[in-house]
Amino acid sequence: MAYDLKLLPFPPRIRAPDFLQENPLGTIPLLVDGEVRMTESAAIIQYLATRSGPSALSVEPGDPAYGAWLNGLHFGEATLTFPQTLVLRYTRLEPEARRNPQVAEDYAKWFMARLRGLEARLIEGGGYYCGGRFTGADISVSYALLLAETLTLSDRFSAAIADYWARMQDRAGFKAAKRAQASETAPS
Ligand SMILES: N[C@@H](CCC(=O)N[C@@H](CS)C(=O)NCC(=O)O)C(=O)O
Repeated sequence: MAYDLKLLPFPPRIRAPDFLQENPLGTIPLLVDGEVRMTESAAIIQYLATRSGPSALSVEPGDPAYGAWLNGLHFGEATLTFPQTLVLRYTRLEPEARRNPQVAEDYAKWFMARLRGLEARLIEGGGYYCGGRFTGADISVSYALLLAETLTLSDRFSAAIADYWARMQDRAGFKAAKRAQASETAPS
């Protein structure tokens, strides 16, 4: 699908206050598709994967992998990135005096422990989150692995997670998305 990517300075709530007119929450991402406005990453993936009918990224009701697919969409955002946000906040976003290595390490460990759920899925899902093929569930989960890399947690990945993450980054779609991001310059 054609799209127009706009990067914002972070956090937009403070550094791009006009964005609050678009999204009163001030959070990213925001997807605008005609009259449709969406601010939940997992729902955005589901929407894009099914908006025009079944696609290669969706798993449909009736497919044995349907439940696992929905689970994977939400697992990435609700279970994996949650502990990472504490690491991000207490290592980088807070002013120096309020940073807290103990909180950051506790939640880093919590995140790493939760990756065991992904390892189990990769065995069950034939090297992908579900169904033996790449779907939107892998996009959701891979975002958490990308954030882990930014937070320098990826050097703690097990061999199975490291292999999965390498395969996800090697996909043409991932590379195209990174190129699109790099060609946009976020206003500072
Ligand atoms: N549940 C939302 C979370 C959105 C969210 O909290 N985004 C963060 C960045 S990952 C944000 O924009 N924070 C800035 C703020 O809260 O001002 C999703 O699934 O995308």
